[in-house]
Amino acid sequence: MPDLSAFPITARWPAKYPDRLQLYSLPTPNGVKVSIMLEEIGLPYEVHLVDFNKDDQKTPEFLSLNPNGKIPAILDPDGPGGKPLPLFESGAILQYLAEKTGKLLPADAARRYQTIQWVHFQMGGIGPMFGQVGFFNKFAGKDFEDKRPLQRYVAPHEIAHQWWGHVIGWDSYHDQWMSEGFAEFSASLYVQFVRQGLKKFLDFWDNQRDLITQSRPATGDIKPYTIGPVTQGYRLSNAKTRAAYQFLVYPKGAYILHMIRMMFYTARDKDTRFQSLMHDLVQTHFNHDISTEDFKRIVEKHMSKDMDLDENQRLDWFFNEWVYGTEIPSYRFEYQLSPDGSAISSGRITQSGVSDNFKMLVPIYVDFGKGLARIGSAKLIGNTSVEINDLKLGQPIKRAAICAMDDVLALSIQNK
Ligand SMILES: N[C@@H](CCC(=O)N[C@@H](CS)C(=O)NCC(=O)O)C(=O)O
Repeated sequence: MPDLSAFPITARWPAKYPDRLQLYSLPTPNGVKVSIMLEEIGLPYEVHLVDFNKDDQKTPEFLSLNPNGKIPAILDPDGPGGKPLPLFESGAILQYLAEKTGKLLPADAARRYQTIQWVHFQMGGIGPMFGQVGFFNKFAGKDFEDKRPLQRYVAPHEIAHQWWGHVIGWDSYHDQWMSEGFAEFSASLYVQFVRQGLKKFLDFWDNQRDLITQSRPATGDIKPYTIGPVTQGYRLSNAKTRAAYQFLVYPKGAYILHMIRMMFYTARDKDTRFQSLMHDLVQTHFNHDISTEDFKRIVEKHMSKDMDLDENQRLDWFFNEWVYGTEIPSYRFEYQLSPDGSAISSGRITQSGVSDNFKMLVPIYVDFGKGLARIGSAKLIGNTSVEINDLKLGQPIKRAAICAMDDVLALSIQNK
């Protein structure tokens, strides 16, 4: 029977079964990592509750095991060389248990390091960030008058990488735009649903557009979108174009998914169809690296008839322009209302700055008095205009606009 009495922690939390691994913990996100691992590997253990309400974690007995005063911590009576081993830091404990039992960590060196890289990613990136999110949103930090730390630490982009980057990886550097872009897109959902307010949402997309379209010293004074397509990945950056990768892949990758979301949006179903598409993507490719074409196939599977501009059940038009291409159009919308305001008596939507075959669906919105609502979209091909004649709206409107949700990436959108 091992003697653990030399460890002061056993004075406060005596071991009933000193031959079993002693776990000092609480069911918090870090705490449960070790419990889950112990259950998975089937190693017998004895658990001791470290009660935060009593500040147990700051007692001299606990600090003798973890001077950092945080759970989880363990004391393994049967450590290396048969000697007891005290250990803290959940990542170190997970790795120790995996090596001790030969479970959940591949023997093959390359695969072992690939596994360890995700442990470090969680420990160094996700864990601390989640901790700050919790503190500033849910606990004492939410009452802080200065809201800057809250905004700083929310970092929805980093958190979203657990899905876009981890659950769904990227096949090659050509496909990394999805990981960065989708994570950045997720930040827009955070702005829409957590921070709330249409203005903040539109400001978010205006800012993304500026990153893509404006030249600045960080991109060698070159407009990022002119350098290459998002599929060029990190090769967008070189001595001349400097940080072009960050200034293009993140915001344009996000914009591409935003445009897809908006094309799938309907007043009746809202985001349901887009959500089904994203669920399908995750289910089909769970824990795999995907290529741009894998993603395209899933979008095509869910696309509606009005998106099928080439009438072939394919989205080559969209992907060739926005994903594999570098063009960005400009739009102008002029219109006149009928005297009672219940019809657009004449109007014109113009697309410019593109090649002859550049196609896009341009959404049209009207405001019946409760904010802008989408009533349809115009199909534009090349540098052309579509005319609107006597479009009856049923009741008077306050105004009409195109791309009111920043739903098309454009160099400029003029609503007259
Ligand atoms: N990096 C450490 C973090 C541990 C940690 O933050 N534990 C929290 C609970 S999830 C804690 O003990 N908080 C109590 C305190 O800070 O007083 C690990 O992964 O073990």
